[in-house]
Amino acid sequence: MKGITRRQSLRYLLQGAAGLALSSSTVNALAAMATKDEKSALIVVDVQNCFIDGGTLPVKNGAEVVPVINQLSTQFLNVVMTQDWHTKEHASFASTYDGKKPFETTELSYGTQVLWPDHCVQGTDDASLVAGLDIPHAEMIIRKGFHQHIDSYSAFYEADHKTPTGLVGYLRERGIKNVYIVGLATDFCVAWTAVDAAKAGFKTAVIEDACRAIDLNGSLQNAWKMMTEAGVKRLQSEDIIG
Ligand code: VGL
Ligand code: ZN
Repeated sequence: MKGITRRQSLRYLLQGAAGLALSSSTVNALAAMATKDEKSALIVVDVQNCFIDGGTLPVKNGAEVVPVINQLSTQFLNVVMTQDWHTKEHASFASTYDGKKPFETTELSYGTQVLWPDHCVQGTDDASLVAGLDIPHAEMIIRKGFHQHIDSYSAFYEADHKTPTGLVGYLRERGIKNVYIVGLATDFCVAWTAVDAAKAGFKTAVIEDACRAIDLNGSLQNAWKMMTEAGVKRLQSEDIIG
């Protein structure tokens, strides 16, 4: 299905089957129905104060995802949210190391770690979900990055690629088969979450315009390459909402 959107592919499929042209509103309605089922979940990654203007690690135009995600969330019966949730002097903070500055790297036991400004410290306002996020039916909030010596971009496995957060088990027990991922930042927590979701066997899509990126040294391009190779679908919110 390379090069065509899910909505287009649905249209081709349905036109072929029915032998007639469908109006785009019919197709949109079908695309929306595809997500409003018990087997699909929206995962809202790290839409927290720290990642928008005024926060400690602001992502460019990060707050723009909020209305898009609010609208998308109405199309899902199941919504899970994540929070980056670090200890003070966390292993991912530049300030934890002598002579290190934010956005440099260091070698940790599990590999290369990008060092960040202090951000999303447990219990602070900086770590709170953005106030404008309006998803009252979200059923689960999973916190990650709370081990002092291990970072966790992914909502599924920490940066050692071994320590589980419990989210695979939660989704499997709930019978979820399809996950749609949105939030901040495209090239770190969204991408790592998407790759792990696909590896765990969920049908996985990232909704691109409901994400914003940090884009550090080509990280955004690398992230899409990683996600594509893992079989993650790249959707736009109009594929879901119409
Ligand atoms: C994130 C850098 C550090 C993210 C979290 O949510 O993408 N990025 N911690
Ligand atoms: Zn973090």
